[in-house]
Amino acid sequence: MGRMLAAEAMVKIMEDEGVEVIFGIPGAGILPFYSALRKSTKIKHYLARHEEGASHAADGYARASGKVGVCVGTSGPAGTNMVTGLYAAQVDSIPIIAITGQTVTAQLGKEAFQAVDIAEIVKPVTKKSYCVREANQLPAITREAFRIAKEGRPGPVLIDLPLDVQRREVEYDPSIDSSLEILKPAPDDRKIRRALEMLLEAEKPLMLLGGGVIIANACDEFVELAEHLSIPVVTSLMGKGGIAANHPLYAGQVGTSCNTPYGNKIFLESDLVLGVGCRFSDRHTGTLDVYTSGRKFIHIDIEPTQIGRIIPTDLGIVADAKLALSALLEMARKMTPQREPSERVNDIPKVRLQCERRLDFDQIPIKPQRVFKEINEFFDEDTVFVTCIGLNQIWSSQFQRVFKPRHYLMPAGAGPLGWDLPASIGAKVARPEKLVVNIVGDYGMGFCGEEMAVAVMYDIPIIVIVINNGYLSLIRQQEKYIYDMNFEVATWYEGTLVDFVKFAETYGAYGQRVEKPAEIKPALKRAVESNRPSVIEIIVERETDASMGTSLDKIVEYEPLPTEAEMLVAVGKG
Ligand SMILES: Cc1ncc(C[n+]2csc(CCOP(=O)(O)OP(=O)(O)O)c2C)c(N)n1
Ligand SMILES: [Mg+2]
Repeated sequence: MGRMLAAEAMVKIMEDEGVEVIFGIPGAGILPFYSALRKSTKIKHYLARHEEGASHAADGYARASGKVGVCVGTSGPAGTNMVTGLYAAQVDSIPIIAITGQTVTAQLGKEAFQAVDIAEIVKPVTKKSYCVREANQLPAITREAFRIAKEGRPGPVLIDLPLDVQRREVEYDPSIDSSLEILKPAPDDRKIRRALEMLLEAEKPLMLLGGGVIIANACDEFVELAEHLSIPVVTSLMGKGGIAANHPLYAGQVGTSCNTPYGNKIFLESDLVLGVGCRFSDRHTGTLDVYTSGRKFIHIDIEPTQIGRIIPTDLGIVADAKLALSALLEMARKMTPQREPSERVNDIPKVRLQCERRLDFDQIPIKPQRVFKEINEFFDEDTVFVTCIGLNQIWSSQFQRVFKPRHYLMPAGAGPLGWDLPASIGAKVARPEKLVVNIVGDYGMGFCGEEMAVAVMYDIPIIVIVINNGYLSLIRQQEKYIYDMNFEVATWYEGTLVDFVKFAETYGAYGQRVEKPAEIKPALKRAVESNRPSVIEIIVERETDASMGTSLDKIVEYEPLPTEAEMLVAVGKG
């Protein structure tokens, strides 16, 4: 038996749940919680510079570690600043818990200072949100928040804590309390058998690795199944890294923008797709009849409402990805010895190479493609890459080779500029032994750029590569081909680009500018050797476009450069 403040009980529960770090900003409405947190020897607090940054840092931490990320802020605007972070975590199925302060319960609904109904505001972007009015409920609610964040399709949970609730004494005995059980649905054996029959009968089957496979830590099982059945593997954007880029069965990445040419090609040639832990997002499928016609789909997902939501599924299996893939593997081994690869399968490494986009440009200003050639060559397989949105992100996803799960992080579903720098900080805190490299555009760097102070203050040596083209170039490209305009998309004024070297130095980070291809690797080397938070600004050709289209069969390639007419067809206007 023990009496303690509700906030103290909450901190003890978080310790027991394995929380080691919290990203947050104190304020009057959350100080009782901070007072309890101060006494914790197990949880380290990182002082963010913006609550949006804190929420993305918790997200990046969760993606890199597989654990629950936690962010905290005061009442009112702190919570509203976290809405983007909750949304990004929700759509990509990332478990984070946001804790906010609140005015005293007696003031709720009376427009008191910095009192906003945050639990209501975040309902559509969380799995669950609570405004806790009864302190005695807080221990059980905190346990439930962790269960909900992790169970089934993971996602964010928000707990709003009125000041008086934080300060009230409750009965809590940590010696007889533990985590709530997490249920993992197992697949129906009959469906597993049916799936295998379909896969063995198909002429050109394909396995699609989605982000859910990485979240379920089931990549090994996925790849073993593909190997046993000799089936080519493609990934979605969220699945990138789930299979090594040099694996003989890896055929590429499917999507309208974040694709590889061979990924889309082999997809369009397939007659059966086994999609695991993927949600068939519009950015992946493009025009649906092109995506679906001529092929059948087996879909495995832990979230029942995902089955049949976007595409008509021939066989849907609701199950935890790891359990489903283990069951498939076990039954596959009983049903058939390891299958001999067909000619189509044997050819994958060769065709993948033949189809690779060209990166070896020597010109100055540097072509963005060349930047990624240098990145691919310089960094090893253990590097964690973090990227966000813009052409820089699309190029990164098209050109970069990734070898391991949880080594390529981006907010695929929400694409909020500003996610990447704080998420990189979270990832580096989670995996300090890894190099963490953030790739970002010149405009995106302005969003949550203040979090550089966190990296410097806590000595978190991330490397930020700013691809500076003086443009909001993703928008520039869309304006050019769809609206025939070039309006409000330039970030360079009076011949001046924002100086990201000075930006780095302002925060006490290491900064360098690069303008020639041959300077890229030495600059990266200096950044790594400095072992400090670093910014490498690379000035690139301003007008380079990216290969994109509205459907998988309408991707226009770079070289030779597409004509205006081809681009119009690609965007659906031709
Ligand atoms: C919060 C937010 N606001 C606006 C956008 C729309 N948007 C997407 S990319 C982009 C421009 C990005 O420019 P930059 O960071 O320089 O990247 P580039 O496309 O030039 O590589 C904008 C405004 C967004 N994704 N997120
Ligand atoms: Mg730009």
